[in-house]
Amino acid sequence: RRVALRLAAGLPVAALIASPRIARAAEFEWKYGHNLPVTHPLHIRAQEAMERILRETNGRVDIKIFPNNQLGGDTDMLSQVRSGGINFFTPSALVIATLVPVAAINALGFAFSDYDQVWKAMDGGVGGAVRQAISRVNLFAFEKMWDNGFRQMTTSGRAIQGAAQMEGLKIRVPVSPLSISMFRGLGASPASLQFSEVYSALQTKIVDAQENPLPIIQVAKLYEVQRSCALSNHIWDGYWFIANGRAWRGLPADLQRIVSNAINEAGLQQRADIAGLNATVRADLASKGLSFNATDPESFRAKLRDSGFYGEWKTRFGDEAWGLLEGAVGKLA
Ligand code: X2X
Repeated sequence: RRVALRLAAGLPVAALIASPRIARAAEFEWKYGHNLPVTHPLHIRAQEAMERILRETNGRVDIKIFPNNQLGGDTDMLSQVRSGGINFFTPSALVIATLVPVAAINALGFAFSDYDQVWKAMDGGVGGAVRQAISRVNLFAFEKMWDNGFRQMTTSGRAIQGAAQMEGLKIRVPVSPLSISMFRGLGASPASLQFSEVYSALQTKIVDAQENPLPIIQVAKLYEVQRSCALSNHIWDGYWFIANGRAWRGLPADLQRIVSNAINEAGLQQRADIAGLNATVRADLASKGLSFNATDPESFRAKLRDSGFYGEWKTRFGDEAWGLLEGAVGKLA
C-alpha cells in the first residue's frame, strides 16, 4: 500500500517537470487515423496542422495521429470514425464510396485530364455535392480535399501498354465497387484488398499488379516488389478529411474555426507538396529499378465504353452528379 501511495504521489510531479501539457488534460483529446506511411506529405502536413491546433487552442484541442494503419485498415477506420472510436479519418474517395456511393464520382475512369480541372471540380460543385452526401451519413467533411494523385498501374509481369495487356491480369484494387467494376470492364481480374495488405500481397504473388499514384508507390516501397509501371493516369484520387459528426458538432464554434482553418490550409500545402513530388518522383523510382512506359489511353477508354462501364456508372451516380462532373471536364464518354 505504501509503495502504491508513493508512486501515485510521485507521478504528477514528474509529469509537470517533463511536460506542462500533461499537467492539465486537453478538453478535447481526439484521435485521427490514416493509412499512409509517415513519410507521405499527407502525414507530414497533418502533423503540422495538429501542432498548430494545439497551439492556437491553447491546449484545449489535442489531436493524436495514428498513421500507417496502426488502428486497422481502411474499412476498420471507416467504422471507427462513424462510431466515434476515432474522431478523424482520411479515406480516399474510392473507400468512403463504400458508404457514400456518389463520393467515387471523381474516380470515374479517365474523367480528368489535369489538376486545373481536378481542383476546380473538387473545390466547386462536384466536391460540394459529395460533401453534402457525406454529411447525410453523419460525418463532417472539411472543405479542401487532399491529393492522392493520378493513379498508375504497376506489375511484376510484362509491361502494360494498353487494354490488350489487361486481359486476365490479377490486379489489386482498393476496397471500392468502382475500381472493381472498372478493372473488370478492362478485362482484368481485380481483387479488393485494404492498403495495409498490398505490399505483402504483391510480395507473395497473391496478385501480380496494383495501381496507385507514384508518391504512394515511393513511400510504400512498392517498387521493391514490382517491375514496371504503366503511365495510365486512369483515375484521379483524393482524400476526404472527415470527422465524426457528433464530435464535430460538440466542438464550440471558435474551436471549430481554428481546426477547420488549420486542416484546410494544411490540405492546400499538401496539394503543393504532391505537385512538387510529381516533378521528381519518376526519376527516383526509375533509379530504384522501376521501368516506365507510356500507354494508349484510347484503348482503355474504348474498352470501357464497349463494356458498358460509363453507362452503368451514369445510372449509379445519377444525372445530377454526372452533370456536375461534365460541367467540369466536358462531355464524358
Ligand atoms: O489503398 C490505396 O491504394 C490508396 C493508398 O491509394 C488509398 O488510400 C485508396
